[in-house]
Amino acid sequence: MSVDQVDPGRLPWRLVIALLAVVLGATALVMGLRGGDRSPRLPSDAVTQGGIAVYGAYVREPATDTAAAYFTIRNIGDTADTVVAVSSPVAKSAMLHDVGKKPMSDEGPMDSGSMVPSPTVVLEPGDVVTLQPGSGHLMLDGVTGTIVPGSTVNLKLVLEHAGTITVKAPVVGLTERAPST
Ligand SMILES: [Cu+2]
Repeated sequence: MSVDQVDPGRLPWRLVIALLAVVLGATALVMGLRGGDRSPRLPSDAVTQGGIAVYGAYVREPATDTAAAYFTIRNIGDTADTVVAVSSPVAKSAMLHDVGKKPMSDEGPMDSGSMVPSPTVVLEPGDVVTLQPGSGHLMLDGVTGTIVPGSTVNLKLVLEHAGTITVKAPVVGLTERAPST
C-alpha cells in the first residue's frame, strides 16, 4: 500500500481546508456582488426610508421669491421606485427642473439651468440621481418663509413605494460654496 493512499472516508485536512476556502470565498463574492448597491456607505446626513436614501440636501439662498434646492437620491432597495411629488412648507409650489441634464463645465455657483420641467424620475435598484447646479434642481416657487443662511428648509419627496421622505436642507448663502457631497 502506497503512503499516498488515504482512507476514502477521511479526506486529508489540507484538502478540506482548501475546499472550505473556495466555498467561503465564492459565497463572499456572491454576497459582495449582490450587496454592492444595497448597502452602500451613505453620508451621515442620509435619510433612508423604504429602500430610498436622500442626502447632501441644501437650498441656495434666493435673491427673489424662487429658490433652488439640491440633493442626491439613491435607490438602495431592490425594487424600482418613482418620484411622484415634491413640496416644501416654505413655498407655494415646487417642481423638479433639468434633472438628468448634463452640467456645463463652466457652471458657476448659481444654477443657470434651463428650467425645463423634468420627466418623471424613475429609480431602478442601485440608481443614483444627483441634482446639482446646471444638472437639476428642485424649484421652490412663491417662497413664503424666510430662507437665510443658518436656517434649514424642509423638503418633501413623495415616492410611489417608499412614501413621503422629509429632508432638512441647510440654506447656503448666495455667494457661499456649495457643500460637497
Ligand atoms: Cu427651476
